[in-house]
Amino acid sequence: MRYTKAMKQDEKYMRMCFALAKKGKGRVAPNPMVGCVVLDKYGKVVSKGYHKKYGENHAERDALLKLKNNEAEGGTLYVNLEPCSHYGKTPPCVDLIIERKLARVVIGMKDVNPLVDGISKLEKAGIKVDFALKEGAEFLNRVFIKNMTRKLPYVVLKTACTMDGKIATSAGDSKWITSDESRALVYKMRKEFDCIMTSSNTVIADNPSMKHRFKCILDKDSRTDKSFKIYQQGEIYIASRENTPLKDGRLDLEAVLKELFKRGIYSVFVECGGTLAGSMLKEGLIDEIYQFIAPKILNDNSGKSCFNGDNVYKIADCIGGDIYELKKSGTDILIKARLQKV
Ligand code: AOF
Ligand code: ZN
Repeated sequence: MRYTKAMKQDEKYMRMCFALAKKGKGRVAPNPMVGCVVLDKYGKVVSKGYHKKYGENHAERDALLKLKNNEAEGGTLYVNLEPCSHYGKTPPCVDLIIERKLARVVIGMKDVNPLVDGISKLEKAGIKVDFALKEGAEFLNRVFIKNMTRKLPYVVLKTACTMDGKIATSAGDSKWITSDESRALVYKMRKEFDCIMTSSNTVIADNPSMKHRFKCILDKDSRTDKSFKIYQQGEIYIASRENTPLKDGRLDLEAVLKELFKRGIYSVFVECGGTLAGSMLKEGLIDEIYQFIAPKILNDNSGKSCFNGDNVYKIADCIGGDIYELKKSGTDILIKARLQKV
């Protein structure tokens, strides 16, 4: 396919939609982040909008309702998600788009919500539908996509290790591998998630406070109690053999995630040691890894590793990922990578 000037133009406005959509970050979940740009028939931007808060107007409605003389007639509407065609908390956006007589709609991605069938409705009404920056649109709403298609929270696992992948010495000393700046960044990161998850091993070994509004502790044999700092604050969900099915003698981690989802937890930040991290990785339950690497080398193979899976004999059996962000954090580096599904 030839890359035309018109496609370049579509991508420019789609990027504008992404930027608008991000303004809703943290306020729209479990709904998607959506932004909208409207051009008149001469190609001039006449309105912009975005989805501001869960339950409020969708991006398309927000943008179109700002136009008093229907300057959108014969124009183009850009939106990073297929316009909705169902009655949810708000009426269908496609109806408004058809009523306002847009000539063309450019969409980032098809909606994964089975209730939505906006494209065919637009086309039936004679509106031309095109796509732009599909991958970028799917990346922006990766949490929404996982929530909607799998009915599971999006899971990010954080580790902080030495250059040789160690998170503690064999004696259990881990304070501190990464710099103050990285640790401060972790406090900020936690706020972007609905829940932090950790294991009884970590609670017992490090006695962390892990301040957060909602915390999940995986504690199969109820080994932790109120004397640990983690209990001092926030709502706590303890997954133990009392309330969670076992799988191969361990807590069924997917069942825990399902339960969290039922409780309105759409994203989980996991901070734990190598055992839980290794199991979650092996079971394909991690969507992304945030890995801090400090410029330190422990140089002791008996030190504790980020991931303690089973024996793997072939490099071809590694779990692969795509790095989408790489930056310096204090004296460390931070790698953000999406994992390929096992
Ligand atoms: C949004 N914002 O800008 C768009 C959405 O219950 P409702 O009416 O808010 O509908 C939610 C669904 O609408 C959502 O899951 C998604 O499939 C679709 N589009 N949602 O919250 C928007 N365009
Ligand atoms: Zn809508």
